[in-house]
Amino acid sequence: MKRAIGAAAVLAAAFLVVPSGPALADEVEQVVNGGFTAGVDPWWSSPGMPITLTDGRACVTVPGGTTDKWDVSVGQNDIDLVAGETYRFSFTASGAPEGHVVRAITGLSVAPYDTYFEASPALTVAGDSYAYTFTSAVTTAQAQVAFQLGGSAESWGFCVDDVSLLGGVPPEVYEPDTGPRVRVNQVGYLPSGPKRATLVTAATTALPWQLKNSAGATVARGRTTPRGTDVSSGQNVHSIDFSGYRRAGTGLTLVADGETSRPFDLGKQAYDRLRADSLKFFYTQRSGAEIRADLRPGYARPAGHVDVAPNLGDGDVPCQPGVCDYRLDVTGGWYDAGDHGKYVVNGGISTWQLLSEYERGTRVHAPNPSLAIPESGDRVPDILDETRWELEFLLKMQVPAGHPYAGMAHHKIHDAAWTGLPLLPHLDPQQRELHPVSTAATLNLAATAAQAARLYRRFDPAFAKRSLAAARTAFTAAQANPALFAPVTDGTGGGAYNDSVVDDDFYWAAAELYLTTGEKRYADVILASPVHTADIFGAGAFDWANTAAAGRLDLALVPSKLPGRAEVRASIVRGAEKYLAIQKAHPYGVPYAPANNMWDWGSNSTILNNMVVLASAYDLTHDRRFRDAVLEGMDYLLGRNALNMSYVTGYGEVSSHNQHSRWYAHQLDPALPNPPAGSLAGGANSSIQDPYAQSKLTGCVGQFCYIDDIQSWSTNELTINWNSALAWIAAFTAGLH
Ligand code: 9MR
Repeated sequence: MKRAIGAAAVLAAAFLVVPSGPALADEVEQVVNGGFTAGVDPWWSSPGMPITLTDGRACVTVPGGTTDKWDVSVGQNDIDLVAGETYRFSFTASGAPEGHVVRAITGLSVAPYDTYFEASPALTVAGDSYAYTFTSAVTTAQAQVAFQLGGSAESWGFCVDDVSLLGGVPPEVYEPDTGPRVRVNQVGYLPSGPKRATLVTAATTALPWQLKNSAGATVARGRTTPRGTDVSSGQNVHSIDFSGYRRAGTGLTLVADGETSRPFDLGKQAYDRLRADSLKFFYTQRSGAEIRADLRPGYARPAGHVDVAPNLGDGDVPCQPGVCDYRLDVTGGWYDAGDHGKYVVNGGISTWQLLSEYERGTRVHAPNPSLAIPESGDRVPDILDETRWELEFLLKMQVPAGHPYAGMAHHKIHDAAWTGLPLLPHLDPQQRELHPVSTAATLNLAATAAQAARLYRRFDPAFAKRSLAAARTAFTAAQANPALFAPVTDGTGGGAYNDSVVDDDFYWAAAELYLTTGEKRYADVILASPVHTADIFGAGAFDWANTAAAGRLDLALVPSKLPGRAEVRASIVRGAEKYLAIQKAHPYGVPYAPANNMWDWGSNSTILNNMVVLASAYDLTHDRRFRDAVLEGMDYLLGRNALNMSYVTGYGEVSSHNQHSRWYAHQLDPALPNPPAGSLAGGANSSIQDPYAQSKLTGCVGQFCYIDDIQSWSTNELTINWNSALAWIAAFTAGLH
């Protein structure tokens, strides 16, 4: 579970439900009296929840009205674990009424209560057997086995028996189910676009392929191109190009090497739907607003963090102890991700990207889809109404006049301690705290508020004026405090979002202020910045921490009288040429090739942001190579990849749907929904920081460092800055014919 586990990542190797295998000579039972044949000892239970022995099983009546899973538990301490040894954790359990979830863990019995292994099965009244295998990364005599039962509004009954933690068992090897070896964009190709696929095969010479229509008739054929070993996956692959086929249709398949791809369409409707769905994601991330059933059937929930118990609310939030002596109303905004935190730096890039999508739309005359939000129909484009929800929050994070650091922005606001999963926003009982101001957050506020001033002017001049004033104040405050950095250590209860390089943020904020006001003082900052002429297009073009490209792209695309603008525009095209070359060399058509094949946290958004550079180069040049590159980049996200899955929920035959989230936690509580259609998963992350991914994916190669499980917060979260990238690109592709 995310962050409830503390900073130390402590688990490695494999985890699988396994039938009990043949006993090995050195298998050693670690649990004492796991069958409860000798009474209750040495098992313990939370105060007020005594264990009773019923038909030889240990049973408890779990009280209702607790918040986190670990609020009430049954367990046994003083368990020995040895680093590198593999354990089989098994038990039988039942729960009544049906469907209650037990969080079964092996972890540390003392602070900081690290979790070494966890599983959260939904229990049946009849009872079931459960067995899991994991390898311990620690040696300790202070482990525990525990069954965490809290978090239910109602009281329920739990029984457990035959608890075993057997050491010395063989490790399990995790094999993802990757389906047919012909990998395609499972959603669809544009009739006028490139149509490429990847075949995983042992063959080293060209093979025939056939394109089949939904009736199974061959409509095109050709031969594959052997590509050798793909670095990003370690696979031997061929590529297939069927771009010549242009007839719209549904249910097509590609056949090669005896394998038939998952079905796909040829048409452009998919991107129209994705343009809206990827933006609709933001409404359901809103803090401080009830999510209405009529607007989002299946996703209704009460407003979170509006000072209604058990929330302590965001209406009157103190600073962390010692940080400030005032309190702020910081209601509203979007929850960052699967947590309930709100972070100005990540809110900033997300806001910029949605506003940039809107601003591009004004240049290319793109329609603004209806997003079915409460403000729909108010004559303001829905994308601007949605983004304003976040902008109002960002403005509230600015220190008011009369206080120390007036004009600076607090870096973030979140819970004082990590909460568990699942947890609906309105049920979060934690104290909310403002964290210190930072230069990066202040410049994010300056940039986005300046951008807002130019884009909302024609809809709400008063708001535009207020935004511009806040932006100017923030920029001046950042100049006076240019080195206040959020530390990496401030990661309890929320993400650190640490950033100690702010040249890029100064550049971006100056760019937005200049584009909005045309004032020389901001142009001077831009022209004097080394960032202005630097080659900023590395393995990833931009992200929440690296914002130079946000400034550069807008300086290239938003009309202004900036001296040397032609060179700014040329720099975008040069960046795009780089990503084009990377994509061309990539057998899966990915415009991303990180150094040492170390895929970033949230790599799917990195890929999308590289595609934003390609798309911007297309806008600047109308060179079709750039447009085609964006379309081919989408193929990776929608299924043409080593795992043969779409990373966008509800798009493609097999798609991510168990993203890490406290309220889309269907995998942990069947009564909760999966994420809404159009939610992007973070994607392959070579560093696999979470224990669950470590238990399954240790040693993974590039593209394989991903798992669609709610526990895997480092590969499978959903986040506003990832969906903003998807939304930007979906709007671009929806506009292509
Ligand atoms: O996306 C962020 C990634 O770039 C950072 O390396 C990581 C560690 O700081 O944090 C990621 O962001 C998470 C944030 O800290 C908390 N909310 C969820 C975000 C996505 O996982």
